[in-house]
Amino acid sequence: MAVSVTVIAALTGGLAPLASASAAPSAPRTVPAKAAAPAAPAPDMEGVVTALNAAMAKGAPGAMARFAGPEGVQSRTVGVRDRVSKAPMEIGARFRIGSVSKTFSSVVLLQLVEEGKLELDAPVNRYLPGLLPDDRITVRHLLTHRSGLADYTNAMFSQTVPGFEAVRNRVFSYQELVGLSLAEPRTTEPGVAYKYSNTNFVVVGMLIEKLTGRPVADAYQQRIIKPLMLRQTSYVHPETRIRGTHARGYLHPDEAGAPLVDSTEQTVSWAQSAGAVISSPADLNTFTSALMRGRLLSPATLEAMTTVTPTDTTNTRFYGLGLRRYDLSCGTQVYGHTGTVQGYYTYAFSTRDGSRSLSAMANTSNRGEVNTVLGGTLEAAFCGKKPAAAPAARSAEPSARGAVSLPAERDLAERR
Ligand code: REY
Repeated sequence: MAVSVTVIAALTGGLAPLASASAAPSAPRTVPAKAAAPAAPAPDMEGVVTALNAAMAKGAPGAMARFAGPEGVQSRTVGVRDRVSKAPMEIGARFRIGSVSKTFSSVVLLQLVEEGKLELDAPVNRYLPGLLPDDRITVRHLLTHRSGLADYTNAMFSQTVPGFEAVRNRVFSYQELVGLSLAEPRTTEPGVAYKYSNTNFVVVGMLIEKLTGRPVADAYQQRIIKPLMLRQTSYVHPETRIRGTHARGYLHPDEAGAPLVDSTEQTVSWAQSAGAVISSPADLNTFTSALMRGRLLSPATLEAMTTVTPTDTTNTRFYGLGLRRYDLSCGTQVYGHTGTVQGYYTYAFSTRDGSRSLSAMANTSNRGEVNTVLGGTLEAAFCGKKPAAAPAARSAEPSARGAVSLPAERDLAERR
């Protein structure tokens, strides 16, 4: 299976075979009767474990991944979820999902768009008068990271552990966080470039609260958590604990060789609607898959959410509306988000039809190599086993999988 997908991907220049997306209005007579779509490759769970072990070799105390597909669920764990008790990593454990929360916030805001409560291309200031210093910044600019609003977290965490300790018990208002951003120069003119910034999704949280008249926690609960029955998912800001069985998170200090800092308990008030959701691998599988199956948004809205622009020059990474797209080496495109919050790296992705999904986490952060190798779980899970030998025609190129394996998390690497 993996071979046939790879071959098709090669023929189409690395792009996924697009079923009928660009079909002409009347079917050309020369085209044979609809060919069966190539079956999805079975996940390479050995490859998943290799990636998880690599995360541990780079410094994660533990790691895990859960794949859900037509053949069922397969999950793997390595290492520990608690370095003191030595409790092993557990697939049901909860953890902080960081910016995967942005997809939750985006879903809520897009539902409000569907309900006619706001327009994507309207200025943010129409709904939050006087908040932003530029009436040209639109709601869509926030969701696509094209507002040019500086990311206040860059300065906040320029020194990793002191920065974290300074905020771990703090409770910020949204207004304070926006104030921190506006004290810095804006990074681009509105709309002209992608520049990842937590500020965008803080303002999204403000919009949600303004338009619903309720805390964002209620919106997540009523619109996502309850309908999808995500029992291990919560937004408990500013509570510092993670309830139930959870993985403890361990932050790597900047100084080489310094002991890890247990960063499990914190308010995550510095992120709120940009990154403070708690979840589990199973719930993240359900969430990304349900989103792609159209259980949360109409087809037209989902189309808008999955309409992407590149985030770097590799032509493998893209951003839509609060949603990433990664193009894997086998041509498969997956949608979801990554997350980094002190002590936790997360990946949560699904295929466009929602039939296959993968969630992965490692319980450490500020160690970019861990995040990079953890990304290898996507390649293994969605592309399956590497073909034994590359076809002759490709032999002059670097190994097919190696050449386009997920590069480092550029957004974070660029920023800090
Ligand atoms: C914040 C710093 C990362 C993390 C961030 N996360 O913006 C959002 C996301 C919610 O995109 C911290 N890094 C770390 C440093 C670097 O302190 N000096 O790696 O834990 O998920």
